[in-house]
Amino acid sequence: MTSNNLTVRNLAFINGNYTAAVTGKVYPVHNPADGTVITEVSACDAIDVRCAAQHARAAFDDGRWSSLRPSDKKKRMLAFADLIEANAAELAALETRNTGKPIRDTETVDIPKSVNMLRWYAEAADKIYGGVAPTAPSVHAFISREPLGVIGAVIPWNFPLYLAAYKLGPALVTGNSIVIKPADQTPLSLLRVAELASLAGIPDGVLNVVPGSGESVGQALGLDPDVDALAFTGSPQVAKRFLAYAAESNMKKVMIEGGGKCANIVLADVEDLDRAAFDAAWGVFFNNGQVCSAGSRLVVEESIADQLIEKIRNLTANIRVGDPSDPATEIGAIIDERHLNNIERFVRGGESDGAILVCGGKRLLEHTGGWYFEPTIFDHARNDMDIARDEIFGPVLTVIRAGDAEEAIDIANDSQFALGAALWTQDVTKALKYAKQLRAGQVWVNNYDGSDLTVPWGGFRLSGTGRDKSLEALNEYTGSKATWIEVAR
Ligand code: TAP
Repeated sequence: MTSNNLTVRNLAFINGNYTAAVTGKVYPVHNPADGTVITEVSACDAIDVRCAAQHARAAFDDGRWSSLRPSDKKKRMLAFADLIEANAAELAALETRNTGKPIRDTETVDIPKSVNMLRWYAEAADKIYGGVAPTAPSVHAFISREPLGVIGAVIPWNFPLYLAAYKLGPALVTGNSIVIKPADQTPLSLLRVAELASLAGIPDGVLNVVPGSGESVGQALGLDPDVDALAFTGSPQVAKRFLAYAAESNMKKVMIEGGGKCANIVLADVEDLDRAAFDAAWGVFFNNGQVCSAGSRLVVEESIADQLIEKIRNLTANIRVGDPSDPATEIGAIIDERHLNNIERFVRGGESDGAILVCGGKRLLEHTGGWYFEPTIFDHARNDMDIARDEIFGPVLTVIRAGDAEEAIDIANDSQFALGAALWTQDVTKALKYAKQLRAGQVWVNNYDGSDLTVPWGGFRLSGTGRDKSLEALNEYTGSKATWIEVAR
């Protein structure tokens, strides 16, 4: 099916075929830029999940993928990445249409990073070694890493293809089969790349994509007896549901990448205030703040607060918000109207709690039919306000002023989340001391949100339990197995 030269797939992808939901039900998928319906996608439910999980189980058990030579898996995974790259322009346009993200971001971030991620893990396929334990000489005990079996993956809408690649890369190269549920708002890029996986030689049943709501498809995956492990990225509220599903069913392993309310701490001795201001602005406004690691709490030492906030306000005034398909656009649309309402509710709450609105705070471009919001800054917030405690997941910066560095660290750590935290200082002693004290899966010193696929990614507390990216992710999708061979008595 083609819509304005984009290949739009709107059926589930199960056992190598595009398949309608058993009930025949569909639901509309929208373009956040103008609110129009792009297509109607299969609204799958538990029956479809069961079917996909059984095919994934069969594929795993008969070894059509799990028993391939690692070098063969590598070849096919590299071909998969190559095919995504060959279709990058179309996929970027599709991702922009479906998410409201600026085309400049989908072209330079979402699609190329997904390709890199898959390629990096493909390269790892034939570099995973086991070990031999230092037991008594009469015994040979070797330790190997075994695939877990069938992985259920559930992902959010903010980076639909890229976050899918976080799961697909390490899950597939280690020999697992996978059933993946995209967020209901954003199934299109993943449904399109499923057929590219087949073309690349990934056997039928190994990669299945089942679109539909969390309450039906997500829950069914969480409870399915054939699913051995669940890889989830999303909110802590839903993550807790998956822990409960695992407990109620087969005690499947649950890997969680939860949310964040990251603190970006700027101390008075910061060396480059312009750079800190730039990173503070883009650390929260990139992708409309719909980023788990958004620097949504700016904790700044009082003595430089006015100066820093003025710089961020000036940068914010020049951000181009608008049509995501325009290459000049820097911030596009919010994912849907419900989320836009949610962001607006937080902003009104911030005002009534007594935080001072520096700029923004309103909807934009309503005549387009799309869902836009002004980049917004609150000053003089307290850390007990909802705008400082909850993940808004929108373009809202909450500034909290601290009397000194110690107070800034206390404020940063006083959160239910622990995903990332940044610290700006030119004093190496403070950098080392406070980086150690900050409770977060990632600590950035004199930068915001540094990351690379070679470095593990994840958090503590409600921010999650698993680690994506890097070789550590390979451990998440495998279990260690000990084989004990008695060689002499
Ligand atoms: P959620 O509402 O948690 O949804 C995530 C996924 O879970 C969606 O596919 C959703 O399905 C599904 N789901 C919803 N309710 C479910 C249920 N009862 N049972 C099973 N599955 C269910 O998150 P979101 O709003 O899409 O995404 C934003 C969240 O993701 C934020 O908290 C953000 O911080 C987090 N996030 C974290 C990271 C990392 S790396 N830590 C990265 C990106 C995003 P439907 O929406 O289709 O119904």
